[in-house]
This record gives sequence, structure tokens and C-alpha cells, in this order.
Amino acid sequence: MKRILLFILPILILVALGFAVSGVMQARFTEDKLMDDLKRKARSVDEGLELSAKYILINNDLKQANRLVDSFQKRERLQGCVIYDKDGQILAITERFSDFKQRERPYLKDILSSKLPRGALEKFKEYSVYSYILPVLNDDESVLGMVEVVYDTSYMFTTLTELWRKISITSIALILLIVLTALLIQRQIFIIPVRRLTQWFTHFQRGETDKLRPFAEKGEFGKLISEVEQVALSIRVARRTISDEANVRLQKNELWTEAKLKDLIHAKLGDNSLFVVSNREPYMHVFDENLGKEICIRPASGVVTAIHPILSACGGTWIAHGSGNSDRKFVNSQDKLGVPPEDNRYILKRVWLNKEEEQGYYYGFSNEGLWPLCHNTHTRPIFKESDWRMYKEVNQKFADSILNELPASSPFVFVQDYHFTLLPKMIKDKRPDAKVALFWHIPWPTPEAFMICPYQNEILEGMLGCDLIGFHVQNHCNNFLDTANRLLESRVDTEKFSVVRSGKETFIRAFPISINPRINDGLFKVDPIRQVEKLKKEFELKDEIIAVGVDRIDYTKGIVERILAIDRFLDKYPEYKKKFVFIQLAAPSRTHIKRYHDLIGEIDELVEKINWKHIDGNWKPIIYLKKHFSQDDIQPYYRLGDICIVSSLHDGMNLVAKEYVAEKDDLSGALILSQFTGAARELTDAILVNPYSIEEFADSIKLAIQMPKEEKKRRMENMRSVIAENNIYRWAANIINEMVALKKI
Ligand code: ADQ
Repeated sequence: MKRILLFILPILILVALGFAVSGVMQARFTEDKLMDDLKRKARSVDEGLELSAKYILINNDLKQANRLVDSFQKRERLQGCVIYDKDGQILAITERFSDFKQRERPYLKDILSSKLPRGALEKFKEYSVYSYILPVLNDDESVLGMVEVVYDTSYMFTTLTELWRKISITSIALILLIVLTALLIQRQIFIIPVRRLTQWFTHFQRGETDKLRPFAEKGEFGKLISEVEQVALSIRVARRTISDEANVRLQKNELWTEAKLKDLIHAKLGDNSLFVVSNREPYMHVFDENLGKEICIRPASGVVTAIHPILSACGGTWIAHGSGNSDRKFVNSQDKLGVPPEDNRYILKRVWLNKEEEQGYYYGFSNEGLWPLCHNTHTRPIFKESDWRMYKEVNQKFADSILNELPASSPFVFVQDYHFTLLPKMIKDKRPDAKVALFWHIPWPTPEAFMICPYQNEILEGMLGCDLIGFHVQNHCNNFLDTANRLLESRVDTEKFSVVRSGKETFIRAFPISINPRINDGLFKVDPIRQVEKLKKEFELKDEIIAVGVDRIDYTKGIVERILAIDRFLDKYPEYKKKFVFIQLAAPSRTHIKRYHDLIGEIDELVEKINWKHIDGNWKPIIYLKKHFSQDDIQPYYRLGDICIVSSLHDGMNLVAKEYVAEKDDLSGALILSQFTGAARELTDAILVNPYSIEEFADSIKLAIQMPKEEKKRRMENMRSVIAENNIYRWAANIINEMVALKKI
């Protein structure tokens, strides 16, 4: 619009100026001409009256004089006639000008003495009139009197107004015509070709066109098209080369790395890049009150921790809720931005939710309903009809946003978690060719537990829109198959591990999620040993045994049980007083939900109480750091920790356990791990505990402290090789391989 205005406005101004100048000139000319006509007319009428006036004045014929002046009264428009005697006294006057009798008219004397006629404009009432006075001379050249004709000039102004009206109408019509023509020309020579080029490039990007050339065009635009053609060609060649090289490298049997995953994606998915959708976004822009400016943070979320390295490696588009209070400031017109901000590796598309949507879909149905439903923590799920309605609406909103992005041929959509159970079906209904996978990051409950959900059928049907559903562990897969078998009219194939419903088959597989163990490859931003020393100094630590816990504040993470176990440990083994310190890093989350709000208060109080109970001089057993840390800031705590405590009451996987192990490259340290985490199935060398059994938990802390160095080393080595082998790249590769294999079934 701005550009069109820039194009049209100068033309408009010039045309309008042209019309204004020529209009003024034409009006002037017309006005002069009309005035001239009037003067001539007045003079000739007056001269025509001269003889009659002479006769009247010589004979002093008042009757004739009045007849003459009265004849003007009948004329249309304001016209009049006055006959004066030789002293300048009025003998007869047209009635409508009788006011002249009262007027002082000093110039009459001048006319009588000079014997010269006089024509001038005069004011009469509200009118402007033209008066022409002619002296009437006798044969001996003596003055007999005067005769005056008066003409109203207002018709001149009417004529001029009419003229201006015509000039304006013509100008406006011409201006409109010029603007229209300019717009048509601009559309023809600029907008249409640009639109065609944009369409061609969009299709090319989506892999929908095989045409090598956008279209033929000459001149400057032709040069632009040729440049676009070159870029497209380079992209085509690069894609092909990468895909060939990728196939070669994939044959090698090495550990899964970022590069290898990249190769796999290029080889198996080709140009069809990955579309990931999750509720939590990988980067949030928030206003930092202390710094007084916007900052970009990585949220504390297992999903983000896991998926970010994959998209960093392979590119693609991540669609997520833009929940940062400054998020809108950092997106383009399509609500997209390149991330990481300092090194754009993939596209983040933010979906906006209003308060009502966020409350109903996220806090309500997802986190007060589905989250407790899927975790055995004895927290009662809350299902509200209004929350469910919002949940459905938001799923549809995300579906629309994704469908907008999908390329023409076989895209791969990878949906994350319990926030989007309805999304797979919504996508499949519109794009049956799309391959849709859902990864369920939390546990799947037994059919009996799931059955209490009032919307069980819609949820299962939505999920079964997928080609593949992944869970962390086989047990969750089994629970899901049982649930589908019991609650839906479907066929469960226990050999293929799939659910068939209405002719559509969904495969169920276990893919234990992991982390990117690159964190121990020496690429630290800050020297880790110096960081550890800094922490020791900050917390005035000397040779104490340090245990750490790193969690979102969530009732499933067993933070309360952990603190109770520490209390019991110190009661039971008082010799460790002043020799043991537990540091808990805790990121508040979902604080608008009462259960979470209450939990924050409960933990605050408990920490206070236990510290007060055991405090001795400068020593207290628990250092509680309630805030969100960056990944770089968490690493030194893992290094500092002789022990890491993960005590979830129920957890899909738990990445903190894996992060701790990955960080311990000196093979020191011991992991105390709840047996109710998915991670416990893989990290069998951890000290496994039942967090509900405070006694056993307390003893496991002692066991971790007293474990011989060699034993710790052996266990840590085993756990590290599990994580190195089963890293996040293998996890993603397994899912992609499975999807590609499914295509061929
Ligand atoms: P979460 O329940 O979020 O994820 P988890 O696996 O424990 O869980 O990962 C939490 C992540 O947040 C870790 O990367 C951790 O470093 C980070 N974090 C923890 N405390 C933090 C703090 N104070 N500041 C900043 N970051 C912090 C869900 C499931 C899990 C599953 C993951 C991945 O509940 O079972 O393992 O998804 O699938």
C-alpha cells in the first residue's frame, strides 16, 4: 500500500497542480471578458438613451422621464436607470434604485463640469452593480443633465461559480482516470510478475515444481528472474549432493551424531523437511525487569531439551505456542523467526493463544486433566467441559497453522506430547499423504486409570490419526495397546504392535528418549573446573559431600519425598551432619495451577523446617535455589555433585538423570534414581529407590556416599556408554527409520 501511494501520490499532486493553475487562468479570463461585456452593454444602452433623455430634459417632460425609468423596473435581473437635471438632482429613477436619492455622490458634479462619462463598480445593498453615467449635452454643448444606467453584476459570479464547478468535476474525473490507469500499469508491469515469481519460488521451496525456469522476461526484471533461477539451481544441486553423500556415510556403523542424523534425514526424507509441533517453544523472549530489556531464554522442559538438538542438526520448522511476554516483538509477518537467535539453524513458528485459550487448553485440560491422569501420583485429575472445548479449539488452531506450512508431497509431521492428542487426526483428515508421528513424553496409564477420562474415545481416535505413536518404554506401549483394545472398537495386532481402526493402522513403538551428550565433549563456554570452584566459594563449601537435585517444581518429581529422605538420613546417620549438603535447583512451573502453587509453598516450608532442625553454626543441610537456570548454568552443579538424586514418583523418562551421567566425564559420582522413572530401565547401574519408602531412600543416600570409588567408576562407565550409544540422535533416527519403513508396508 505504501509503495502504491509512493507511486501514485506524485502523479496526483502534479495533475492536481496543473488543473488548479489552468482553472485559475481560465476563470480570470472569463471574469475579464464578462466585465468587458457588461461595460460595453451599459455604455451602449446609455448612449441609446441619450436622445430620449435630451428631449425629456429640454421639455422638462417628467411623465416621459418616469415612463423611461419604469421600463427598467420590468427587466429581469437588477437593472435601472436614473435621469438627472443639470444640477445633478434626480428627476426620475427606477424604483428599485430609489435609495440613490439618499446617497452622497460627489462625482456627479465632476461629470457635470468635465462633461465626460463615468463607468464604475459600486456597492448597492448587498449587490455589486456597474453604473455608467453619461452627461446629456444641448446643441450648444451646454449640459442639460445626465442619464445613468445601472447593471447588477451578480450573474457574472454565478457564471464563474458554474465554471469552477465544471473545472472541478472534470479535474476529479481526469485524476481518477489517471490513478486507475497508473494502477493498471503498475499491476501489469510490476505486481503480476512479482506475484508469479513469488508463487514459483513458494512451490519450488515446497518441492511442488519441476520447472527449471520461473518464466521468461526481459529487462531488469528478467535479470532478477535469472538470479532466482541460479539460486534455485544451486539449492537443487546441493540437495542432491547432500542426499548422495548422506547415503554413503549412513553405511558406516558409528555412534549416532548430529552429522549422521542430518545425513539420515537428507537421505530418507529428502527435500521434505521436518515439521515438529509442541506446546512449549524452544526459545522464549521475555522482558527481564532487572535488566530492563528483553532477553531470550530456553525453557526448563524435557521436550525442549530432547527435540532442540534434532532440529539444530537437521533444520526444519518447529511450531509452538508463543508464550513469552515479548515473543511478538521478535517474529516476522508470518510469526516466524530463525533460532537459535545467534546462529539460525531452524525456523520457529509461534502460534498465539489468548488467555482464555491458554487457561482452558494448557492449564486446564492438559495439566489439570491429562497430566495427573497419566501419572500415578494420587493427584485427582480435573476434567471440565469448558477446558475440553478450549483444548479442541486450540488443537484445531495448531492444525490450521501446520497445514498452512506443509509442502505438496509427503511431509513428515512430528507431534509432541499430551497437549495435542486430537491434532494427528485433524492433520490426516486434510492431508492423508502426510506421515504423522506422535511422541508421548509422559507415562501411559492402565486402561482402568484411563477409563475415568470422559473424553476417552475422542482422545484415542485423535491419536490413532497417527501412523506411529512412540512411548519411552515398552510398558507404556503395552498399556496403550490394552487401552485401545478395551475402550475402542479396534483390532490390536500384537505381532506387529499396531492398532487397526476403520481400515487405518497405527504402529506403537518404544523409543527411549535421551539427551545430546555433546555437553561432555569439551566445548564448554566457561572452564568447568573454575565454575565448580566458583560455586564452592559462593556457597562456602569445603570438603562436604554434595548431593544435587535439578527439577521443574512438579508433584511428580518427588521433591518433598527427597527432602524427607534427607531429613531421615541425617536423623539416622548423624555422623554426616556438617559433612553433607544437598543443593536443589528448582524451576517454578505451571504456577497458575493451585496444586503447583501449593506445592511451591509446601517445599519452601519443608526446606525451612528441615534446615532449622539440623542447622549447626554456618552449616545447614539444604541449599534451595528456586529459579530457572540456563543449561550452561546447570552443568557446574552436576559436576559439583558427588551424588545426583532423581526421585520422581512417576516419570516418562527423566532427562536430569542422563544429563548428570553425561556430565561426569571423570567417572566420579553416583546416581540415586527412582525406580518409577523410564530412565531406570536403561540406567540399571544407578542406585534404584522407591521414593515413597523414606527409610530405603535415606539408606540409599548412605550407600551412595559409602560406595567404593572403583564401584562408582564401574557403574558410571556403564551408564555413560548407555547414554553415548542411545543418544538423542539415535532416538530421532529410530523414529525416522520406523516412519520410512512404515511407508513401505
Ligand atoms: P519434564 O517433566 O520437563 O519432561 P525432565 O525429563 O525431568 O522433564 O527434563 C527436565 C529438563 O528441564 C532437563 O533438561 C533439566 O535440565 C531442565 N531443568 C530442570 N530444572 C531446571 C531449572 N531449575 N532451570 C532450568 N532448567 C531446568 C517430560 C517428561 C519426562 C521426559 C521428558 C522428555 O515428564 O519424563 O523425560 O519430557 O521426554
